[in-house]
Amino acid sequence: MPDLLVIGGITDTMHARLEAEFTLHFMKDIADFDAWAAEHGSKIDAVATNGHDGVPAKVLDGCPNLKVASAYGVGYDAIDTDACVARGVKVSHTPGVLNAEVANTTLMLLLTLYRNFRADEHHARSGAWQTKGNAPLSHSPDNRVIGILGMGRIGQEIAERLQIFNPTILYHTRTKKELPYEYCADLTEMAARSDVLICITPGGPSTEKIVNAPVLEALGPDGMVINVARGSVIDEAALIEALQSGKLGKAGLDVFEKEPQIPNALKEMENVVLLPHVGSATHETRAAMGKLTVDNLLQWKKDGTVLTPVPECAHL
Ligand code: A2R
Repeated sequence: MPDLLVIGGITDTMHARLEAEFTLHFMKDIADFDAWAAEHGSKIDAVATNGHDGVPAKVLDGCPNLKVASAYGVGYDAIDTDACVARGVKVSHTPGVLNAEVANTTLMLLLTLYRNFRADEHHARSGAWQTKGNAPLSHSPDNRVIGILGMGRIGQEIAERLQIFNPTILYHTRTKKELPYEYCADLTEMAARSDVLICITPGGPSTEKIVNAPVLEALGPDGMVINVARGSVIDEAALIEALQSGKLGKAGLDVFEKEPQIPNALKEMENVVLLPHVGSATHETRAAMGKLTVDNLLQWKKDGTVLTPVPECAHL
């Protein structure tokens, strides 16, 4: 059986399926990896990992016979795909199966921000309803101009699910798509026209801090930003400054620059909804992601291909 190194946690179902087809090894502490790899690294044919842990350089160096890395998640910015391609390592991810869940999370953030449900829930639970009377009015999510940064698989699912709110949808990507939404070549101009900016691009150098102070200020005091992409996409310091100074109205954040840390400044603000990177985190969707992660490895074992390679590795 081929030898598989598991980086990060896997579900019991994944474990059972993998154990039947591979000899499993588990990465314990990356600090001890070199010593482990000196003895066992050359045996490793395959890696199962995730979007957070990726495939550390130590693993590429310590496992010279590695041929495939299957990542649990659609984002793979933690994986150095150039280094993998250079060594002929095929990298796969789990696109598509989480579109609906991340879109649901996005809509829930949008509703929570517009309808002020965090404060309303506190009003109900704290007894303020009896002592202070009705909760203040909120705003409707209907008929808004919504700018979507990134219009791929998930961005399009978000746009479709948003239709119940009768929005005007704008989008910004590097290349215009054949879609029934208005393309904006300039992100800051799109933000200036939008009530809400939804970020759903990949992470990595090309999108790092692409949502900067001018973009946030263009959204304005009544504007909102929602980030379900990667923390690196927004300049977090600029976001905090814009929210504190009132140049930006509200933020709904599922991702952060230094996860699992969230800056105290964000935690202290009432005009912010914070989630601990749970965009796709339901039993149903995570099961589908786990299945595809394993299916990619089983396919590789069968014929040396993977079902869903990352684009950079599709030619391998
Ligand atoms: O730029 P394009 O034409 O390649 O469009 C892609 C867009 N995108 C960008 N837009 C503006 N500036 C950039 N530097 C940039 N880089 C990429 O993001 C495309 O419309 C979208 C990505 O779509 P997909 O590859 O289909 O990814 P998917 O499945 O929607 O997931 C997006 C991300 C993941 O990478 C995770 O970080 C997160 O959602 O869960």
